[in-house]
Amino acid sequence: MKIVAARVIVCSPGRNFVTLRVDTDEGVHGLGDATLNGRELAVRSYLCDHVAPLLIGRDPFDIEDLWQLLYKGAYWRRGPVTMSAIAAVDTALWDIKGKALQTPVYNLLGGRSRNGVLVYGHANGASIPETVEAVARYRELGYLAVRAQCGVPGLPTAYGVGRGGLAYEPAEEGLPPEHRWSGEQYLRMVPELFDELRSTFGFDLHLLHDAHHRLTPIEAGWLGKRLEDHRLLWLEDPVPAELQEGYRLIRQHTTTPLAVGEVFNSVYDCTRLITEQLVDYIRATVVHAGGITHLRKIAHLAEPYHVRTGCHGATDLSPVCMAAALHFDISVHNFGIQEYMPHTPETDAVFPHDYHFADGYLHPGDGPGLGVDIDETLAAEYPYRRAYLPVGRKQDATVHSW
Ligand code: EZ4
Ligand code: CO
Repeated sequence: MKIVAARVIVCSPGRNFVTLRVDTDEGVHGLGDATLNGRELAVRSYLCDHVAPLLIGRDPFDIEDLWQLLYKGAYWRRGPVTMSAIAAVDTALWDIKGKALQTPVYNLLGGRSRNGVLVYGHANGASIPETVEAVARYRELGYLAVRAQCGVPGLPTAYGVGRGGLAYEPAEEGLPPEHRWSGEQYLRMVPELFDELRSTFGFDLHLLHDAHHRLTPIEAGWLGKRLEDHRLLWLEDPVPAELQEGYRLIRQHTTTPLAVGEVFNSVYDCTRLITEQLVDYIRATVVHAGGITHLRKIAHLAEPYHVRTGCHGATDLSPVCMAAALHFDISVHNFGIQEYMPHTPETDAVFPHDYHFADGYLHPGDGPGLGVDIDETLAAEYPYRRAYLPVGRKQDATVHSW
């Protein structure tokens, strides 16, 4: 089998997605997600201008060799644009191999290790009572794990809080909005929120929270300690993780489980976090961390250190990435949980897929390959629209992590 074409489709059915389609001389094609929220066109250019010409004529079954060719062969290593582009190729090749061998991708990854993939949904509200109501709605929908985010008194906007409904979409059309941040005000709100959630729902529901890279290490230590008795499944991204050894400081102060890594793009971003057992869950995902091939290496490094996976799964990761993540999740031994924000009906129509949600779990399809396709005619009705993630600033306007 030979690769005869590699094309990039950019579409915006509610939000922007970048999709790679790889075609072979035997009529089998594969898809890979290449979406990098707010920097979509850079990955498109990387793929079209620099990667696609290298793929023509190659055997799509040589997944490891092609991965190394694109990684080591570029000379310039790592980075989100490069690794998202490599991820898209890698994902498409697994899809092709599954279809060619007439088996779901999870069978190529060792087979199923569990009955379904435990997921968590996103509950949010402008106030604590609204957030409690939102968590109740997720419970009624069958979710066993829910992430709770809430508005902060004194701040006009808060991460993870939309219009009070089920959906939250961080990217906004046009140039980036600027959001204010106050660690003091946020740290007053979060303990009250979880006091209320535990007294309302008890301990039968997994609760999670995302601090979204905004705290200082000592603030994070205090918050984790204050939340310990609420038994969170995890506290996510308490501080930015460029300084991996910095997590030692947080660990000294709290036993609240920590999850880190949705912005990571390689195993080198997390070797110390994993081998020194500084985190409990690693959130790297298929599209931003070099595809299924590289994500498996991260998971395999994590396994002996009792670190479990918790793949990023926000709506800016397309259904192609979600399908790939589910084949990975169902097969990898040290799976922990999968983030799940359902896509809009427009997105689902452009990307027909056979994974489904039931009783708190997602299930990958049992058909050949990844079980997801793209309707290119429909996709063409939704052209790219410039959009960015917000920018964070403190009360005195100093730029802060968003
Ligand atoms: O801000 O996907 O845990 N989920 C998150 C997401 C990220 C977006 C960035 O594109 O933190 O909401
Ligand atoms: Co997050």
